[in-house]
Amino acid sequence: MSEPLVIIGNYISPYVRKVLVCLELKGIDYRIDPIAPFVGDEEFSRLSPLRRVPVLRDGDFVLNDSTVICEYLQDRFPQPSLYPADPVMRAKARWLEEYADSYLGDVIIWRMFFQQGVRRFLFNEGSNDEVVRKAREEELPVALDYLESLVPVEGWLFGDLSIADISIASFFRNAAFVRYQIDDARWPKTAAFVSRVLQLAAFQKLAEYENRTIRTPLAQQREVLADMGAPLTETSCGNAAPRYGVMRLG
Ligand SMILES: N[C@@H](CCC(=O)N[C@@H](CS)C(=O)NCC(=O)O)C(=O)O
Repeated sequence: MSEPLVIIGNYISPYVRKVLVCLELKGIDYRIDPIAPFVGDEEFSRLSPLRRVPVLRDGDFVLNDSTVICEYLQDRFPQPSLYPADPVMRAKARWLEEYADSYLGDVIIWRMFFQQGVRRFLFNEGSNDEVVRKAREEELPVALDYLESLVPVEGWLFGDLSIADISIASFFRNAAFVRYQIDDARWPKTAAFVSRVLQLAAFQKLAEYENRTIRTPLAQQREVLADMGAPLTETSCGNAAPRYGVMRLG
């Protein structure tokens, strides 16, 4: 029997969530080392040159970047497919994944979640209120206007559930962590779409770990998750003092 895959990365990262949802939907056995990238040790630096999560280990094979990892999972475990079969639809799904990873990532993660959560609680630094205000009042509405023009009233973006639906919803889950709710009077289709995706069993299962993680200081997260029965690795590469990563933003 082959060893389970290993994911390195915290449950509250949207990029980690994308990968975990793909693993759950495909029914793949995995273990997780749920570290925040900022406390990664030298082993983490070796496995993740940009000191970012998620990292995938499949035996001796190590892979970085959520998009690349999800594509690898799709190639290695093709069913159920999380990419449309039609080349045009497939390309559109990949574009929306990229849009979520880059634009929603910049706005929701770096300008909202990082400012209001990570900077304050991990680095004891104040948040830049103007950056946060602009993100919530100007930059995220631009994305929501765009998404409102695309998302369906029912079901998923490209017929069957795909990486596009998973990616977009993953980021809005982090927006909720910093108390941002999509205004359903202004963006009714997007609000309903995101909530529909987040209701999926795979997201709900992970949400239990996320909710505990976010309420627990970093140093105790592993123990709390172990008590909950999370599928943890035996060892961790997340025991170093907090430090900024390679590509400091915000
Ligand atoms: N393009 C990467 C982005 C991953 C990413 O930015 N992860 C964040 C966690 S949400 C991280 O590790 N940040 C630490 C840093 O950049 O220093 C992916 O898709 O995996």
